Amino acid sequence: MSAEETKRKGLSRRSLMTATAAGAFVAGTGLGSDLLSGSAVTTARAASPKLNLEPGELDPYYGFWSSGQTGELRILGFPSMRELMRVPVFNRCSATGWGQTNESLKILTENLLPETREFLAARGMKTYDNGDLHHPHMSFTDGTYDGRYLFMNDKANTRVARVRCDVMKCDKIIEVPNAHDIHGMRPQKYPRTGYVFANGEHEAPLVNDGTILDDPSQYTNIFTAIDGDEMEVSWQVMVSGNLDNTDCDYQGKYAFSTSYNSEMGMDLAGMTENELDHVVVFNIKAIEEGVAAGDVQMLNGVPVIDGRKGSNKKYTRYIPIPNSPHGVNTAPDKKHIMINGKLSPTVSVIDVTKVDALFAEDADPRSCIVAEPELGLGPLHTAFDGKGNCFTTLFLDSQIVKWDIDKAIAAFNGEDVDPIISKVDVHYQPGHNSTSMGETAEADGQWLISMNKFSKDRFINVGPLKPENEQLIDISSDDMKVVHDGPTFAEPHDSIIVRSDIVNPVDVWSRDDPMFADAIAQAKADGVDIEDEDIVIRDGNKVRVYMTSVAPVFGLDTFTVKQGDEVTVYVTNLDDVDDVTHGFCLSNHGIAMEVAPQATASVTFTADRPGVHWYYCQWFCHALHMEMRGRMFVEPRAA
Ligand code: K7E
Ligand code: CUA
Repeated sequence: MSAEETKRKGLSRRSLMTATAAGAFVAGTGLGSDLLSGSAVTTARAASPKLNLEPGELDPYYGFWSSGQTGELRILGFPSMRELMRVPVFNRCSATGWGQTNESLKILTENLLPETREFLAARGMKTYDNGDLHHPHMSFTDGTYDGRYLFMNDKANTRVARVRCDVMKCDKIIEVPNAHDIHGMRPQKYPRTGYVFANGEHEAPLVNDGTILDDPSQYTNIFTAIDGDEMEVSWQVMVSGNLDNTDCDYQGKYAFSTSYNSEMGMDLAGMTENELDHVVVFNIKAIEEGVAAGDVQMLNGVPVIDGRKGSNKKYTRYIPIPNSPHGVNTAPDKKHIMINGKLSPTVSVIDVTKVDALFAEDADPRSCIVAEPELGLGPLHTAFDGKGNCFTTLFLDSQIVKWDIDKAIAAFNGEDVDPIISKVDVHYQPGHNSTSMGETAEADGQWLISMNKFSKDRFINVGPLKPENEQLIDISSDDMKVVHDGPTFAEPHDSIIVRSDIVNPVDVWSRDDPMFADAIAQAKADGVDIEDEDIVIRDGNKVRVYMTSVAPVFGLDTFTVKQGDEVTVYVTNLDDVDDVTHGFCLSNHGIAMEVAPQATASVTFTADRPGVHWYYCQWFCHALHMEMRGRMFVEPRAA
């Protein structure tokens, strides 16, 4: 299909804007919920996967959920949709002490850019304490999840983080230099992760030191490849247009990023001016060779390749796509990449086997598009069942559309077939959707979750700020059945659904875990056996308090410091029993932390409040948990 035809088929912007308003209106009336009334919700079908779990029964899947502007990762049991855990990452957590303990502060600060550190220090801050976490994805080996790590982006402060799946704690956060506001992010699928690809969404001067301000002609956007094992930036690519979402192929050859602002507009009208934007294809091997050959500029210690349009090298290609495309989703057939049109009612299907020719023969970039079905208004993201079908969210229509890849290709080739199999109303305005194992080669076609941005009338009212609504859909047969409404707090964008046998977390920490290796090294330097001794070490005006905890007692009933001392309290949980977590909360000092079984956790503060201050265990651990407390005596400066 030519660009002209695409343009003709697509709706005009004016009609889309009208559709937005109309869609919102229909959603507000709750008309869509009529479709769910009656037996549709509750009818059990023989082929359906099991939804309801008896008390004590375990879920067959883990759901790893982002939390948007809350900044944490959430773990759900799936399909029960029970929230099992919150893993603080970019946020500050009152329960676990994330953002306050020395162990978490090390992770939060060690890879900040020097100028960020300076900027924050001037404000009395050690790190950012907000984040905007959109995209959680697991590491891959040979095209499927391997249960090692979860990676996630922070759009708010240009970071990428990693969570260890053995302990379900964040162990690395890096601030990405040169780029602005990491949005789309995906791990390499093959041969393994490998790289984590990250899109800088927002445009800015490459050297952003204030010499260039309101001159967008000199702005650029940066695509980043991060080494997921080392959590270091490997290389970056300068592109034309902005970068939104990204995904990669199953061959380990290419990554694909959408751009909704090929115009480089600086306002809404400017960003949506063209009927065609593009997908940038990154040729990973060519880029690696370019980096090795030194065809780069070094910027903040990172090799940056020029992959802009007209750079005329073999690093990138730009495929014209209608219109302000958003999601990029690679199908489990290992062959097709879905580009979701957003302002165009279409999804553009790229055949990865035709991408080689773009680089080798300078073929027409659109020659790798093998289908472009018109699906409905506002396609944002596509998920898969592993049986040749796609499920695309239609934001404006408040629907999920199920469609057939082969039929879409046949229709593109002129055959008279309708690729659309069915549509289901969701409530309301879906963004991402995810299927069980759907972003791997092992997509199993059991479940779909539709992550809806608005809940409106679906729950009892909690005031002007409403929850989102995540709806569970049984996709084991051709019709799609919404079987569960799940409210969530701000604002999970994306999720992955992972077979539970792939993820195997431990029950207690290993004493040689790197998470608290610094504490153990300090104890050793102080000549303290951290697992056996309860002792206060004075080192000038620094005081280190080593304290064990065994339910229901702390190793120290009291300790004494002087006003103005810099005090570090190390608590080691000697309980070797699953689920016996202790805490350390120092009242009226704003200090609290989690100490899980066999872990050491530490916190540093200045003792400036003379008097008696209680510390207590704030994780319920024992019948005598309330009694698990002790006193800190702070001698006044005059004494
Ligand atoms: Cu569509 Cu940030 Cu993945 Cu939200 S993005 S929906
Ligand atoms: Cu220890 Cu509660």
